[in-house]
Amino acid sequence: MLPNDRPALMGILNVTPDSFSDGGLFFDDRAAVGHAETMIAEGADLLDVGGESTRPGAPPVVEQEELRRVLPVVQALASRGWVVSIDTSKASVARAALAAGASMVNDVTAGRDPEMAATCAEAGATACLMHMQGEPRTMQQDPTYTDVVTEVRAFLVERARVFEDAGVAEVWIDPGIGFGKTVAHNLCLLRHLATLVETGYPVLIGVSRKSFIGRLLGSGGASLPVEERLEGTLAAQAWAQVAGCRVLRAHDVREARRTIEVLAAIAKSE
Ligand code: HH2
Repeated sequence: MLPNDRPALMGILNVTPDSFSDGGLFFDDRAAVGHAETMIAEGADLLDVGGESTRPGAPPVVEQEELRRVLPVVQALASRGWVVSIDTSKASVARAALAAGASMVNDVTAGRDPEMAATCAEAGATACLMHMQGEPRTMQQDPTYTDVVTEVRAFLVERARVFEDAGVAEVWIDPGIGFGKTVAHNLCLLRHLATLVETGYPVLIGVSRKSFIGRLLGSGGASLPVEERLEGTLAAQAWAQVAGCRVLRAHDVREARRTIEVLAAIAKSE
């Protein structure tokens, strides 16, 4: 499923009223499908549909509401032949989305729902497992690690084995940039991405418009606003590509794809 000469590009489709950078924009089904079409035209290889924001402080969404948000969109995208990932931590939502045509599950809790691994295995779905310290409501309050890279790697390898033992054939791992991490933790994980790439699992990176970029580029104590984080996003994605990441999760698909293509051409030249 993944290209060999460049990272795959996962376009973000948040069917939520409260996502940190595009909340409310694609909350109705027609707007969501229209945005998906644009992202495919701009070069997305797959689309990640989410119905629950994971931004710091976000309130949880109940199952029925999450299903109501994502299912019609998953169905519409899959029926057009596009590759769909469901961004959920609920096995029940994953199961319904896989039945509606999704082919992978992006679980930011790496299977805290004890039925998630079996759900992916039964459907023959790929699982993307992400590291998060704590939970979205409180994760940014005081994230603490002794050695962030070693701890994140050990956690991801352990979770990947659990999913493989349950029968999941393809597992991707993701250090979870911004999920229970300070700016320094995020930078350290990016600096040492090779440590994750070396595990042999495809590595997915989600840096798009994230707050560490705002903090790095802001001035006078203020964070750079979300709509001004494109250059910082592309820089971090380029770093991840050169470090060997196989999937980039992005809001700004056209810009991300153009960056990917230039880097891939350089990497391929003799
Ligand atoms: N980041 C977000 C959501 N899901 N999944 C993975 N695997 N990796 C990530 O880094 C990741 C993710 C947060 O971004 P976004 O979806 O734009 O925001 P929100 O959670 O507020 O909807």
